[in-house]
Amino acid sequence: MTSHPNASDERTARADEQHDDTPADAGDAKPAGETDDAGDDEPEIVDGRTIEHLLTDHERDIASTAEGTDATAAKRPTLDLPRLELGRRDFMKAGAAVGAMSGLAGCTSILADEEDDSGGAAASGEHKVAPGEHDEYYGFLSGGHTGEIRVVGIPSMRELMRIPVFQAESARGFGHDAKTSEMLEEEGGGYTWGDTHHPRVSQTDNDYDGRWLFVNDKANGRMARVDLEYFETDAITNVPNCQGVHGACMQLPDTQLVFGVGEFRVPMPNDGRDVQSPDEYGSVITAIDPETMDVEWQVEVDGNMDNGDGGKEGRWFFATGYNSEEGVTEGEMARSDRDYVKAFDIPAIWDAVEAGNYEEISGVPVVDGTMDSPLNEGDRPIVRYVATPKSPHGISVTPDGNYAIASGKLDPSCTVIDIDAIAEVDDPQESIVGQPRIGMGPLHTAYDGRGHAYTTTFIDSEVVKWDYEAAVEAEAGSEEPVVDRHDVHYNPGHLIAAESYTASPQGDYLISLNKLSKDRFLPVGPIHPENDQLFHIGDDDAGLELIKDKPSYPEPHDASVVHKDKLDPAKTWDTDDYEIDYVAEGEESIERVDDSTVEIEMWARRNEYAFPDITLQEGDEVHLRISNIETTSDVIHSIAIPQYDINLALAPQDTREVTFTADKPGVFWAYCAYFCSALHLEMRSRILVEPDE
Ligand code: CUK
Ligand code: CUA
Repeated sequence: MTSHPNASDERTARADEQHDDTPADAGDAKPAGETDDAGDDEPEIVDGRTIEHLLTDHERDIASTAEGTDATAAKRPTLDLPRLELGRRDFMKAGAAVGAMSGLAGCTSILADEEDDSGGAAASGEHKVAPGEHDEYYGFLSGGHTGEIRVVGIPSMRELMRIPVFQAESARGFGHDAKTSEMLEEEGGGYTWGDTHHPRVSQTDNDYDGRWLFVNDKANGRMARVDLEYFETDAITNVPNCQGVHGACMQLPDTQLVFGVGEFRVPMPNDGRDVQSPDEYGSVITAIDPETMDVEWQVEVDGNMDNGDGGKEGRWFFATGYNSEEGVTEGEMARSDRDYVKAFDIPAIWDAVEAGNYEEISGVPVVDGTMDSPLNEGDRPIVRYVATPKSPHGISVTPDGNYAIASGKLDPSCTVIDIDAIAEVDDPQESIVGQPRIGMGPLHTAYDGRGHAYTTTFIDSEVVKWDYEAAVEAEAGSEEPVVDRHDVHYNPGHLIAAESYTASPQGDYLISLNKLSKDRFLPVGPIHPENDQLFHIGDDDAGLELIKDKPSYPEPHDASVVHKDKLDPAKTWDTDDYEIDYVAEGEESIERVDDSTVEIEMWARRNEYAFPDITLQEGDEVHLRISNIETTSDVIHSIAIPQYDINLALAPQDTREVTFTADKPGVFWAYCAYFCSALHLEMRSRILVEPDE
């Protein structure tokens, strides 16, 4: 392995900025000894080396591969192979049989990719979706700091649609018409972007009900709801008292509440008080009513939070966290060797709210769930703090509802928490019933419904399949529960199995959302795509079978995979489903309501607008309402008036509104931007703005 010092430094800096919740930031940034000095305990030794050493190696490893991405190197089909060796610190230790199997499976797939773009030997006909055929599943992938949701068909991995959530987007006219632009401006707080991480689809009786998808905005502390009838964002809640809503999940079985997990600690309210007093900063989880999207309550806790998941029986909700030190620098956040999984007792929190045991901050009830809170004394504490190894990252509840499994991130283990035991034990520690050793950098865990957990290891670049009941039986630190491991390319964050978040996962497909694609695709400049890899996991004898690599635009974090039979998307709009009036043929009008206000009601159809000309006076305030009167699905129109920055997309039977001031005199062609028919280019109307005298 060679190391280019500059590349290494740069890569480390970029890794730090790029993804705050990866283990990368614990790498080169501080001398390895610092933990020694500052912490109470010795740093953990893995294979004779400290975690810091391994993280540093990992950074160097990435840098050296980056260095090799010249034209010749990129063509070499076996460029991955050195990486296999480098990443295989645990390879020999994992057991020869399992190791050899995963190694071979990985190589076969890599080589086969050269000949067959749909994947390796595992990509047999049964996982193919021929042109014109439909997929079995919808995958809803978050779009990271694009602020959107992507809809992908599985197993084809074809991208079917994008749903803008926190950002204006012109193809769908989102944020351009009155309704969606007001939502972004007002409820959404007027930010121009967001950072979606955790899309979760609503459930009834622990199964997908096809109503809504909820997603967080890690950037600006918001939660949004997507209507899955229209695949359109229909509500945004700007959450007070926190910066950054990271984890997102629901109270199950029936989506009684939606939770947003606050990450960054800030003064509450963040209005200029306590700026210099980090001790006074706080971090909250937020419970939101899924129907109204109003904040019901918040619970303040000690330390940062990170990811979250709800139990299956409605009582518990779990959040991982880091920075129990409540530091503000990376060094300060690494002083202790413990962090916590917080178990929130939802009915106990409701009791506290109803009893008035809260402080109202920024208009919402904030319940004190910090360790020293009086509400955490007695036999029904509202939050139980389960200590785990440093910085647990992902957490997910097993389909049977028995365990919450937290992934170690900076520790090679996952922590298995017995959910029923939480209420029984005196010391929350006693609810930890398993701690299998998974590999380096475990981040997220998904389930197949057959008793297996699948955990991504960011540093080892693997998906590790293990048996969680076996982990309960095994000694802490044992690798025995591991039944298979498969290389991924490279550095996976989340992974998701079909319907993994429900009580009955489908158990056939799994996607590993890999942060780095390195040399897997044609080079496209210095910002690389990420790599979403599809595995078939339905055959336990065959193990994990890599089927497909899909480059993806930065950067999906999490996903939900829903069987197609559980959604029923609309083919055209139902005019009862929006508040404004549809403009039918014959109802068109241009009305001057006063000296400077004009109301236009019009329609669009192949290949014309209701009016070939619209005459306005300079300075008019114009209210334009327009319906697409087509009833045929897939005949979409739009109206663009570019010089006035107007762009409304109109699905069949949809009606949109916009208001603008005609402050530029001249002739402006309004045109249809959706290619709707042979006479699409002729579909236009003249906007004549006569100059003010
Ligand atoms: S996080 Cu990014 S890979 Cu926001 Cu769920 Cu772990
Ligand atoms: Cu209507 Cu193009």
